[in-house]
Order: sequence, then C-alpha cells, then structure tokens
Amino acid sequence: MQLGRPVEELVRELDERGFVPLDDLVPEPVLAVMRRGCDDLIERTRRMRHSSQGWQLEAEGEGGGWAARAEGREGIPGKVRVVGHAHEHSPELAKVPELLGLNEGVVEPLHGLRGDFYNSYLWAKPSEVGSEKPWHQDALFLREEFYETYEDVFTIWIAVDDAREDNGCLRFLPGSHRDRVVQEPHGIDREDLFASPREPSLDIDRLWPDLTPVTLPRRAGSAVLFRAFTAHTSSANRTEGQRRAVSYVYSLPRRPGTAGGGR
Ligand SMILES: O=C(O)CCC(=O)C(=O)O
Repeated sequence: MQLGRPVEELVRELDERGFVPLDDLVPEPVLAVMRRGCDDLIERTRRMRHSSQGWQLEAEGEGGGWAARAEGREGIPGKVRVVGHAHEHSPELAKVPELLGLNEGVVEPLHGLRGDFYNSYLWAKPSEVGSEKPWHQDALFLREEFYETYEDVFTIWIAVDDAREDNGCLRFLPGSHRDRVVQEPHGIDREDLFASPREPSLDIDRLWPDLTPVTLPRRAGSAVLFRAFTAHTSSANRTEGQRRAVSYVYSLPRRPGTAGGGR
C-alpha cells in the first residue's frame, strides 16, 4: 500500500490535527467495486418507506432523516443518508479492506499495531436532499467499556464520488481531539442517542473558540483518516449529483505501556 508520504510525517500530523488526508488511496478497479456496492445498497432503498437504525433515509421536514427515523415518520425512498454495517449487506464493500490492505497497510503503520475491524458505513449524501451531518465526535457513540481494551478508533473515510464544498465534503476541527474529552451535545440522552429526535450537534465556536475549521475536498478514490475525538461535519448536498463515501472503522488496541481502563 502506497501512503504517498513518509509514515513519520503522517503520524505527526495525525497527532497534531486529529486527521490526515490520504491521497489516491484507492486504485480505479477497487473504486469500481465500491461504486457497485454503493449502487446496490442505494437501489435496495427504493423499496423502503421507513428508516431503521441501520438504514436511514432522508426525509422532508424539520430534523430531516434523523428526526423522521426517531419519530417513525416516512422517509424518501431511494434517498438513503447512511447505511451502517455496510459490509454485512454488501459483498463488494466487504472485500474492500482486504483488497486495499487497510489494516496492515494503513492502520498498523500509523498506530503501531493492527486494529480490530469495528464497522463500515455507506454515507450516501444523495442529490438535492442530502442533509447536513452536524458537528460531532464519533467518540460520543462509543461506550465506556470500549476504553478497557482500546484507546481510540481510526476511521478511514473514502470518497467514492468527488467530494466538494458544494456537495457536502467533510470539514474538520484540527486539534479538537487533543483533550480526549467527549463533548455532550445539548438535548441528547447519552444512554439512548438514537431515540432523540435531535441529531447530536456541537457548538464548536463555544467549545473550541481558539480552533479553526478546515474544509477537506477529496477526489474520488482519495481518503481521510481521523480519530474518535476529532470533531467533524459535512454540509448538505443540494446539487444534482450524489456524493457517496464509505468509511471503514478500526478499534485501536492499547499499546504496551499505555494506561488501561477509562480514557
Ligand atoms: O460522510 C459524511 O457525510 C459524514 C461522515 C461522518 O460523519 C463519519 O464518518 O463519522
């Protein structure tokens, strides 16, 4: 696997900023496999009316697809926002980590140990109605017990289409990971996150007044790797094209000599 830059440089940048771009990570034949996997999952949602926890459709009205799912309202068939456990539903997306050698070629060099595969997601950001993903830290979704075995996660987010500012590329808040504090969004029940009609959303100006967000467009086949505490967001997609992406998440075992139990 070609990371394109010296590993020490990537590790330093990841430590300082909480994310690191990985340019041209995916060769065209593997990107073709990913496109097929995404298309197949999206096609299946044409027959869906309601979201489940794993398959979230976009929806009209306040709070978009997140609120509609929590309130049992109908979503828009074929306009899927996110599919969790994507590898369990798509043989194509399931084989990508192996095809790319993500664990031995990316996780191990950057963490020092291989990770444990945790989950994969299709982030479909469909045309016209693709909704904003508010500022959040993925650590919010990890339980306390996680830190007994693991110290963090690496999410490897891969653009399947060009991700631009106008169709909802990711934005990051460099340095927001440093304190390893999970910031709890207002109005959220931590024990039952998915029941809340309000999607977790952080007020980054109040929480991190000294940090400045950066917007990170990615060409199809390029990726970004980020940590669990790194605050990030993506804006809405009002364009006529979709902005598909797939993320592969690895839990990072504690390295020898680092403290166990809790963050
Ligand atoms: O792709 C997106 O729009 C959001 C991705 C995201 O928030 C994540 O991978 O945690």
